[in-house]
Amino acid sequence: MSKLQALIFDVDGTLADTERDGHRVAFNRAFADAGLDWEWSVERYGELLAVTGGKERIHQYLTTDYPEFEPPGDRREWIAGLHKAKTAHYTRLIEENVVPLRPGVKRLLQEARDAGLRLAIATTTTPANVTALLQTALGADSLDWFEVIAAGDIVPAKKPAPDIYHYALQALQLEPEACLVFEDSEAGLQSAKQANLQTVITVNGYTQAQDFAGAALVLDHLGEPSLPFQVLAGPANGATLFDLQLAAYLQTQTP
Ligand code: XBP
Ligand code: MG
Repeated sequence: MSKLQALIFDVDGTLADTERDGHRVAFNRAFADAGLDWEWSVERYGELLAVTGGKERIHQYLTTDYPEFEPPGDRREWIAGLHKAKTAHYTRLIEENVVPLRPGVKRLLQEARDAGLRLAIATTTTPANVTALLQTALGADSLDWFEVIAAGDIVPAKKPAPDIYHYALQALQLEPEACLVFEDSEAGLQSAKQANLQTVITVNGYTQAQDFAGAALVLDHLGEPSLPFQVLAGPANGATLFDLQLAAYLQTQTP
């Protein structure tokens, strides 16, 4: 069994609960700016999250809800322009601290850095969104904590395809066995599993009912000393928060 060398983090839903009050609000503000009477409710957005990638999500919404809608000019360019406006709204929302980091995230990142573990990000979201979240929540130099920030369109196929995790492993020059992934969704788990990566899931409001078969551990969050986590599936070895000791224990549990 190879020694754990790197932690790889998903962003949306994992580092912070960004979808309901961040991305969804940003989409709606961009729609309003464009003079569109589209409003993605909390519930409808939960359905739309089945499609990863904001541009792809807008395309899917047009296909299902407005099949007759003909955007002016090239459809792909029009969607890209709308999505660019959404990203501007989203980064502004994040910079206003609308979405805090989830419990245990900052603590685990700090413990990993102190232990000399390498850190990476593997996300579907747009790179600018990652920059805004990290710098706002962890400070200006936090981008340097992550050796690899694999995000958005950097790969041809988004989660649940494994491309983004293959990209991160290639950039880290590490074997899957030396890494541990943190995700929040079934699509994220499928992506990591196809890349043979052991995965810890922290569920959220949008993902709690999804299928996490094959995850090493499923939690409600990573926990804090004053806020023990709840184990939803898998072995936690009596721990009440996720730390490197539990990470090492999980490595002994790999089939
Ligand atoms: C979640 C996604 C992203 C976000 C929106 O990414 O699927 O599409 O919902 O961000 P992950 P964009 O969980 O992999 O971090 O609009 O920039 O795509
Ligand atoms: Mg996610």
